[in-house]
Amino acid sequence: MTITLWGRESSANVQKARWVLGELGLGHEHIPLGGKYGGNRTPEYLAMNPNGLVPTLRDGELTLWESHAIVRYLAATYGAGSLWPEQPKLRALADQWTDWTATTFQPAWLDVFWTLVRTPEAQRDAARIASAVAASEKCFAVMDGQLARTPFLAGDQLTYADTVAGVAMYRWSTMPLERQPHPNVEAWHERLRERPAFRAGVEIDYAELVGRLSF
Ligand SMILES: N[C@@H](CCC(=O)N[C@@H](CS)C(=O)NCC(=O)O)C(=O)O
Repeated sequence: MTITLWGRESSANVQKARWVLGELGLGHEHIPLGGKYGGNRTPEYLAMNPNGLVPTLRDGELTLWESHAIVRYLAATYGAGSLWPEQPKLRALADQWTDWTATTFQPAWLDVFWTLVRTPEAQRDAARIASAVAASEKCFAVMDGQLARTPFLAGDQLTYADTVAGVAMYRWSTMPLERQPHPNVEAWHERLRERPAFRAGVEIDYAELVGRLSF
């Protein structure tokens, strides 16, 4: 079975899949696409992913889009007992954090990234940035409370929930802004940084995205 992943390495949503593929040691072909590479509006690509967005994953007969669906699929298929907790209660907690990331945390931190980093300096709106930072800080406080009790979001082990939330950390910690201290989040970030697959998949320079609203 051959796994193929399409998507530019500078995309946070692609980074989730790349980190999980690396974490599980899954050999695959990576095809950079979208952004500066283009290729995401061709009929062939739209037939796989009608949104024209990245990432898209193919594993044998299965073609899949939506980064969280991809991460859950890889964890369920290849990461039982590690990234995929086998106990339903632990998996429910991983889903809780994964869905919260999709609906609450990622929209907040990506809003900071778009208003502060991707918006050209002359067009930046300080009030909008401040409000996005405040919304993100609330999320970090929620995570900090959990990470005071457990080393990872869903308990004692790294799960897919840490991967979808954890891709935020490289950008959050390097964006030019004043951050409130969240010691348990910072300790968790250090634990993620110990993992080679995190460093290889997530710590990707984003210079090509600075001041660029076009993709
Ligand atoms: N909800 C989707 C969002 C996908 C998405 O917005 N992808 C962005 C990159 S992060 C994209 O494809 N942008 C167009 C491009 O890169 O050309 C997911 O989680 O996979």
